[in-house]
Amino acid sequence: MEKIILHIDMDYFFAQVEERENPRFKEKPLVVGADPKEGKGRGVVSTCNYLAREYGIHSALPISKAYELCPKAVFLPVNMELYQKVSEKIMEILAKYSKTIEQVSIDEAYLDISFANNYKKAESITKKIKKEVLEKEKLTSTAGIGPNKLIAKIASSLAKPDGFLKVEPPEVQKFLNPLDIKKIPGIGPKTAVKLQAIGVNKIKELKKISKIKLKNMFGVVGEIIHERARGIDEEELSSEEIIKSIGQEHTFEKDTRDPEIILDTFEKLIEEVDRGRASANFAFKTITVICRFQGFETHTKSKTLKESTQNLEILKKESKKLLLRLLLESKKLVRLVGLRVKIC
Ligand code: TTP
Ligand code: MG
Ligand code: MG
Repeated sequence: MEKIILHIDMDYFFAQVEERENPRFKEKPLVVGADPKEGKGRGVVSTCNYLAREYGIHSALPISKAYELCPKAVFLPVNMELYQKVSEKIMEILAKYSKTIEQVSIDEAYLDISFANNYKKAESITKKIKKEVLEKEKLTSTAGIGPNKLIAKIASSLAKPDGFLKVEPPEVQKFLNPLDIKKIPGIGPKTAVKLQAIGVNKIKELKKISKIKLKNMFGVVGEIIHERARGIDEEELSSEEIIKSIGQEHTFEKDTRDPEIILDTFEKLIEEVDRGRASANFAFKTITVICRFQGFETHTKSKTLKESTQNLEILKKESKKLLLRLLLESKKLVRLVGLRVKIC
């Protein structure tokens, strides 16, 4: 049986939920994220509605920058509990349509709908799902279908918002060729810059670069990029969500170099991360500490242990060593500290 994969992602999710709760926000630029404090706020934008996007606001932008771009926007704090509840309801709807479903984030999932047998039927299933989500949850979403996860995901990203796009196997190459290389998952800003430097901007240009050359430039990732440029992706859906890492970070109210403030905050972070780790019941092997200095300069240091552990004392000892090494690297004031533990 030919594989048909559906990818569905909610439109401007946190902000759309807020609009649903408060329809008067619909006509205004709406930003969900940290408190802007009239331009002095220190966190980032979680997401914003499409009106706010017209001002250049987007996820992960410093909230102070968002305020600068559009001070008259409505700024709301993140109500995670609400979005989590809505997400669960959406996932319940999706789960009715296929036994094989992989949730990839709070607002996004892949469904294997190969049982549809053909793209016409797959399209009608997709439209039914979108309609049910809209009727029951009053939220729009965008979906893509294709022969694998890669194509389905790129298709949905191109159809946003409230859209649908299907890419059947014979159309895959024609579909990919004109797209920007950054559309390929795995080609982030850094990889893109290196490729652009050798004149590669579109996927059709990327296809001209040999596998060996890509491997020399990017290692194993290069080989994956070579396949993805051709629309090849054999990854199966992993139905069970496997938690691979847990982390927390903290932005200080004021940039600081006060050892007491930094260490107290870090101690709390360690305990929070350990609680998360314990409730997910996993052992970690790699510890990463993040330190963002004044001016958004971000440094990280990691340590991979010889074997995995669940020991809080080891986490405390090793992460503090990493933090101290980071603090020695720069004399600048510290804006944020973060800690992450990984399974491998
Ligand atoms: P996305 O699906 O990436 O974005 P979105 O749903 O807001 O907008 P789009 O229409 O482009 O899909 O992320 C889902 C939610 O995850 C988003 O609503 C807020 C949250 N999020 C963050 O908190 N920080 C981030 O940097 C990103 C990308 C998302
Ligand atoms: Mg989304
Ligand atoms: Mg998403």
